Amino acid sequence: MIAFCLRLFCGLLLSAWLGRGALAQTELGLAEVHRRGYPTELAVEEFARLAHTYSHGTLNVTVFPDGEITGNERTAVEMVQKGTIAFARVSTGALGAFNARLNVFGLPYLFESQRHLWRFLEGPYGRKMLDELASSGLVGLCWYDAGARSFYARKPLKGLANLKGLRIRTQSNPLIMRMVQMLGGDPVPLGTGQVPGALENGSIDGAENNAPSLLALGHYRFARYYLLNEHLRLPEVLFMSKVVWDRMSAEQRDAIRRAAQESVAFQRERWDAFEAEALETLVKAGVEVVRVEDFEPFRRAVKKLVDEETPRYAEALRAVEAARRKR
Ligand code: BDP
Repeated sequence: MIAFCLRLFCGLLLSAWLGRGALAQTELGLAEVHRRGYPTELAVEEFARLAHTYSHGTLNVTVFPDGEITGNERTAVEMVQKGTIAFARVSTGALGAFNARLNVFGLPYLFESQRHLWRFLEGPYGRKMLDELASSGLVGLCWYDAGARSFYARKPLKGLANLKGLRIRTQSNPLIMRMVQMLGGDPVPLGTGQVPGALENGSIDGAENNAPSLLALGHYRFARYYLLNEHLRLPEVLFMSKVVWDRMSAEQRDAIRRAAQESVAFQRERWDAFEAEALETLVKAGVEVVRVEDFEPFRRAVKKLVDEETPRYAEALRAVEAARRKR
């Protein structure tokens, strides 16, 4: 608790310091919702280390894990927009509520695999999406992997029919909430930190996420059934406050971009290793994992939503197709 208060105090100081213009050393905070040691958390630590090196020691980035400064990701984005904290790493599910272009990732079953997703992210449209975050007061730095998301619940899940009537926690994103509805569930938007309590007291029946989050966020202690239906592949984004970016020197901006770029391979390696390990750990811990062999019933259930939404994302969807063809 003392450590927490100290960090909170430091976090507030950071914003005050930022207001003082160019300093020999600039202290910058980075908000991360995951605990220490989670693959994206390790990646942002690596980013911080590289940014320090490449800026010749003029940038000190402090990572605040566990959502301890910002709470949920929605608040993290708002704080970065204002420049209260310099960086955040959040899911595109959360960021889509601020930048509609990113909601293309909220279209279920859009990518056939992570490789397909990464060909898209690394193509010109992926870069354009990061650049376009400027219209939301953010500087998009890089993408990170977060695998595919699937449903888990306190009650047995064997197929689509079991989702009927379940109160399912979602990210705060209208498109994702509608998707859950079309799959038969009743969406309840909550921050990740509120999920264990809500599962325990039964105010929600389940949620949806990748295996690493199900494990690391502790939701598996209450939700013992995991249905691998892989409805969404939501990449994650590291971004910076435009307000803070505008105060950086050209050398510091180069250092930040280079550090972010180099942290991607680091994150993806750790993600792949942890994802496989997380599923095994969940099984060992007694979670009943059911692999869906045929996604077709799920696809059919969300077809109307996808058809309605498709016209909004014509350019993005062309890029998704182009990435699919490149085998
Ligand atoms: C996890 C993401 C995290 C999100 C969380 C969520 O890594 O950034 O906060 O999902 O569902 O997979 O909110």
